[in-house]
Amino acid sequence: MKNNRNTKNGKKSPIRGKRERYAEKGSPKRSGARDPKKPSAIKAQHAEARRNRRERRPAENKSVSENSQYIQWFPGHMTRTKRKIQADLKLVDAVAEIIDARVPVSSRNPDLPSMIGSKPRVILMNKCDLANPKATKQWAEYFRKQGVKAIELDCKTGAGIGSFTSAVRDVLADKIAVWESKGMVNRSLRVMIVGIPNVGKSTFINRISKTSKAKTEDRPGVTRGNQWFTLSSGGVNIDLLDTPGVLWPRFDDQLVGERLAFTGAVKDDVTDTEQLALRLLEYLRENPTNAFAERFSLEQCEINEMQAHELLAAIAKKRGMLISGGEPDTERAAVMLLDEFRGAKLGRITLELPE
Ligand SMILES: Nc1nc2c(ncn2[C@@H]2O[C@H](COP(=O)(O)OP(=O)(O)OP(=O)(O)O)[C@@H](O)[C@H]2O)c(=O)[nH]1
Ligand SMILES: [Mg+2]
Repeated sequence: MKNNRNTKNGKKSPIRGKRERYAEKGSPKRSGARDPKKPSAIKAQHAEARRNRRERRPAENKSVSENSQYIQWFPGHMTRTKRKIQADLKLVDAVAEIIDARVPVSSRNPDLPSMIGSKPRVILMNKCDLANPKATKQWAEYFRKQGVKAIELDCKTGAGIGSFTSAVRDVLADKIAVWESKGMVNRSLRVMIVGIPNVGKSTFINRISKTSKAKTEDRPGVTRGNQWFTLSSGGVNIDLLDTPGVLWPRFDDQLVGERLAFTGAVKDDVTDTEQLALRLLEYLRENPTNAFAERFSLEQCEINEMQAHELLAAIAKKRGMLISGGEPDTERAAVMLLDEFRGAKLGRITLELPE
């Protein structure tokens, strides 16, 4: 089994090797995987799947891709977080739902409305620096038409952060008027920050409070408990409650699970990285970007002619990722490809558009 943690420049990839995944005690079992206590069986199963993939010539006109996989991630701590969010709801005036601008549909938890009830809400479309700017504008317009207060945000640079306080004040206008009529001027606004894992909730809190008190990392599941942060923004006192990322028990549409795995909201351990990369390549074949073609010195006609597994092999070769015998190291190439997609090196791609 190869170690797929090391990238070309020797830096460790956040996507861990399969050996590490299965060595981890209590690691969630991937659908279709055998007993995690039997690494040799899994190893054999993966080797066979890889062999089949290489040898197989994809059937034409298949409605479901043979590279699709069943993705699910709903560990116990998410159930506990859901309960904690509901319990702490009485402590806040409003909820800020952070979504990923690259997947504005898939990154919205369908259970959220029932969790937060009628609490006033704003939407923060984060990671706009990674999304297609035109699509982001379309989404902003879509939310505006729905009468939903939505802000375009890039927590890397802080763009859009200045609109947060006024957006919260807007959705709380009636409440603020009541407070002021009772003489409660400058009362702090208490806002709960919710969203799926790895969407940038804690980064947002650090950015707006100009600190680095909230723990952040480029992997899902970093924040593990609700935590308060007090700050002042635009002369308004704000208390923000950071919460752990929550998904839902089952992705009814597997495309949703896949997209969340592409963007890094789903733990890499529960997916087959190579299969995921093949699905990403299928998407890129149908939705080509110049950045993708240029990055791997591929002509558009070459991309069109190759199947996803051939493309992955070509990419591995172009990056000099080879295993003994000169075969392309498609596992390593898959990890690299997903990393590059997540960093928008293949273009600023929005995977979902408003209808
Ligand atoms: N490019 C880009 N990266 C961002 C942005 N916001 C956050 N990130 C990165 O996304 C990763 C996850 O950020 P976190 O703030 O830890 O995400 P979280 O939602 O708190 O994640 P959990 O606590 O695991 O639920 C980090 O590597 C951040 O640097 C953004 O606007 N643009
Ligand atoms: Mg966090």
